[in-house]
Amino acid sequence: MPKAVFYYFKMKGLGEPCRLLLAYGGVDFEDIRFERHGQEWQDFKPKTPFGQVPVLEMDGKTYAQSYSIARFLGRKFGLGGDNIQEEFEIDQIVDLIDDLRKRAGSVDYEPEPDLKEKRHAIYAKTVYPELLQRINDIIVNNNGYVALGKLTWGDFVLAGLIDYLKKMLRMPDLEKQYPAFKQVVDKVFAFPKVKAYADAAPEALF
Ligand SMILES: N[C@@H](CCC(=O)N[C@@H](CS)C(=O)NCC(=O)O)C(=O)O
Repeated sequence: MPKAVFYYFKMKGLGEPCRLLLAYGGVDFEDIRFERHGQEWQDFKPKTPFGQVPVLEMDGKTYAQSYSIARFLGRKFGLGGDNIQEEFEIDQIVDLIDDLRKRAGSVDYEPEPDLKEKRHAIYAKTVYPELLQRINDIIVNNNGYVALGKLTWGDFVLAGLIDYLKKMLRMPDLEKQYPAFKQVVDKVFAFPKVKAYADAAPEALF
């Protein structure tokens, strides 16, 4: 069987949840990491479904959109819900985590330095604490998982995004302030195949 190929940039970001799921599923994948502003990415971009990465090629098919790929891999490896209600419960918490990611990411993308700092200060006072506390409480109520009181692909989304969130929220001690996050991350990285992938992966801070 031809190897799967996963394409993203030289960072964790939106690619890492999928990489962790591929590792969990024991998929032998080629981990292509483009330079964000390099020619290789420019050459590859028109070949992607939507001009973006992450992209996964597996079993002769091409998959795009990070959460769609994560959901697909999760279901494939038995980490989806048992019915549509359960699927919904995973989706809604993943969307909530993504609300946080998008808000924090929008600050980083702000080109005007004063505006960037202003926006960060406002979000750090209002938006982030509420979302972080909500997610933390949800994890506590779900036995240390993001949904359904059991391991799902949603846990891989949070574990994969954690370093990106810490960087964008400017909260290196995020797990100290919101300890339930650490429970999810620890559970995901306790899987030997996930740990082996993470130990061998090229260094990427977030
Ligand atoms: N909704 C998409 C967003 C993908 C996305 O924004 N990818 C960025 C990197 S994080 C990208 O490919 N940017 C390069 C470009 O647009 O040229 C997903 O979740 O996969």
